Amino acid sequence: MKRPEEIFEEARALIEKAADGAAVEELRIRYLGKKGELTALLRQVGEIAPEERKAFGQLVNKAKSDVEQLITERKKAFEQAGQGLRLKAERIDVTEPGREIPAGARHMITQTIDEIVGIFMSMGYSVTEGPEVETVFYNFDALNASPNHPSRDLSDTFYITEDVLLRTQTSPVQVRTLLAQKPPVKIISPGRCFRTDTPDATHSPMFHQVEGLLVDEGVTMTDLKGTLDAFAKRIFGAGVKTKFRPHFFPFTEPSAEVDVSCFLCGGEDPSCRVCHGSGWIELLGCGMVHPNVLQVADIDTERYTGFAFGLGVERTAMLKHGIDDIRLFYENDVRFIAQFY
Ligand code: 2NL
Repeated sequence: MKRPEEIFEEARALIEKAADGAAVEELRIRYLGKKGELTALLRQVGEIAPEERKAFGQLVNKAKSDVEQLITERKKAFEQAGQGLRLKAERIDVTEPGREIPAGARHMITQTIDEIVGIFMSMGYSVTEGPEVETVFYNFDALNASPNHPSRDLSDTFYITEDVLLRTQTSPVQVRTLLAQKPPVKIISPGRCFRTDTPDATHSPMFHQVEGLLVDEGVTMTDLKGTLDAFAKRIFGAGVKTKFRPHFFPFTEPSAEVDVSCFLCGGEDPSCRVCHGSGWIELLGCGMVHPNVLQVADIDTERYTGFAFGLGVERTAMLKHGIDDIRLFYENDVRFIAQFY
């Protein structure tokens, strides 16, 4: 039978040599486990002469607690070494400069819509939106477009069926509002529109428009002029003037196109890239709402009058930012996009 001190010495040497925590655990089982060597010695105590049993038992217990202590210490040492390695591996240099996070931004078209809509909201207009897929009724009939109006043509409008189409302007949203609520109506309708145009520097089959509509008692052409002049000054600068030229739209009477004086050269530069020397830039179309349109919504045309206007978002953004090709808006080339963050 091995003596407890002998087993302790053996265990001590092995614990010291153990390569890791798992090896130490194996040694714990080997010496202190249920079938461990020191545990076994205690069971053999019956074979010892009675007068030596007490001393033997004490020796075994001392060997057990000594081995236990060594094992605990060694395990702790491995744990601490492991933690040290982990801390080293996970060390963060807090003095490093931050990593750059590329920030997103609103698209130029969205920025322009927000700016236009913001100006009209400050004048008390509400924003209304509606479907991009419309019916012939809302897009043409309700807007007093005669049955043979050229814009109805199959070659100008994207038809889905004979009666369903992609809206060519956002006016149908305003017709829907007139049918849904009583005057006074004071709304602005931004959104996507579609026409079968072949893409070039100034045309795109998909484009954006903002339309406005005001219907109330006593609304006159002077209200229209004052409103649009204020808008032009807000979007192009307080120094610009506006000019109303007679025009024709089926849905307004009288109708006008609005020109704004050149915000870049003021008409002084014959080679100006914005006005080409004319001094005026075509900005939008407008007019007094045609009584036939109001009658569609059963509005008393003796009591109520209104004005309406529509402007192209791409055109406005191109003028403001000196962009010379509408297609740049849709190509998503970051070299273009990044100029307007
Ligand atoms: C343009 C400019 C315009 C309207 C849109 C409108 C809407 C209703 C009634 C009457 Cl519900 N008019 N919208 C009016 C004038 C001009 O857009 O150049 N359009 C082709």
